[in-house]
Amino acid sequence: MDGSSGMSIETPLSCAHCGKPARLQCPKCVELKLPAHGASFCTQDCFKTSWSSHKSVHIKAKSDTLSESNGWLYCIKKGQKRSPSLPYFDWTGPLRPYPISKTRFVPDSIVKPDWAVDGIPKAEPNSDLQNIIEIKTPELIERMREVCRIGREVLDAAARMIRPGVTTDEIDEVVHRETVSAGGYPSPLNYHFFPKSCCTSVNEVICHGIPDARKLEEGDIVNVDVTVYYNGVHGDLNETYFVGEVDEASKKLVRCTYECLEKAISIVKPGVRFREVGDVISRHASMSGLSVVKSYCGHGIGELFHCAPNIPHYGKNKAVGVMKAGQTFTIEPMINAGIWRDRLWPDGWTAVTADGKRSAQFEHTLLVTETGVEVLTARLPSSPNVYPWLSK
Ligand code: EYL
Ligand code: CO
Ligand code: CO
Repeated sequence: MDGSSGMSIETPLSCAHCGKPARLQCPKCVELKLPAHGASFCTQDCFKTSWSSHKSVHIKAKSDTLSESNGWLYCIKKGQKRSPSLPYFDWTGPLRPYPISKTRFVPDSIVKPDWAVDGIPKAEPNSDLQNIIEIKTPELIERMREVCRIGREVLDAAARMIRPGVTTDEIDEVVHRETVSAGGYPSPLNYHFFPKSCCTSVNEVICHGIPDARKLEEGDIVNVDVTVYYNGVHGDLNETYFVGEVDEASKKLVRCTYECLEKAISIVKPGVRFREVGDVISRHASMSGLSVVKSYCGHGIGELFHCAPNIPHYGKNKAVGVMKAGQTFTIEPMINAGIWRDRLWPDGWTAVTADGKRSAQFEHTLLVTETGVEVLTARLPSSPNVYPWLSK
């Protein structure tokens, strides 16, 4: 410690605000023994400017050491607060949140996206890529192929664990371990403070469910959504799985959702309008008496987790733009057994159906080619056989 200023002197770190060489470390981070990386600044001015976002790392570190429940606490609001009790809420269905485990560790050797330290994406909101749809270079496309193949292998590892009695936290543990052992970073971890390495969405949860201590039960359906960051790019995919034997209505819901994604992919080629994706999905869903979620959309992906284009899954939408060879984006329809409307749990993330009926989702990362489409996150010969309609 430097006694006069209360700030310790460190050497080759860069300022968490402006990137210039840093020599001051946040005194609160020193007190809490937090890593200097992401907590160092070049000047008091940069420290002050960063304070409103930087202070979240202190709140998080405190809740991580709140060990009355051995680390397991409920997630209350946007990942920053943890509580030993469940808040009051007008729950829409039978599912309830369970406590979540402590933050998982990512080794220093893993290259991380810019939100990994303080929960705030910096390049993403300011980028030109929110307005223009990038045409990827062949070199970038090759990196996308690689990260998407890693994402697929991680999701397949999660799929092999699905059975009654397994907690969604145990699924997250495997997603985290497999991602890191492939040299990747699990993109959801600390993205806007999201507390876990993947999303697990059970029954009436539409998307962004937080892995927790709840054990999967016979008859549940569960979506696992994986995004991997590797070699500077993201690959994003998800699937919905059956837990043991499920009822006929759930089988129909999951199969129809799978088909909605397949039909949407089948129209992808240069010249097609992004708004046509929603028409194809909504036609197939309504044919089966199912509804399409409107609040969450497919998105451009690459060096950024989320960028242009925005791709609604519902019919008669106003999405702008036309597909061109070299673009990469996701399509990720969420289909409900009842009404399309969604609500948010008090944790600030978990989106559930307003009527408490079940919801399913499938997601792929796609590349538009000269002649059509390449499914970058496609199933592999090694992928587990979990869908009866795919095996003959
Ligand atoms: C984290 C951050 C609010 C994901 C996707 C994880 C959730 C809710 C803030 C989109 C947005 C995954 O594209 C996605 N999945 O396919 N946020 C996401 N989070 C999160
Ligand atoms: Co996803
Ligand atoms: Co996505």
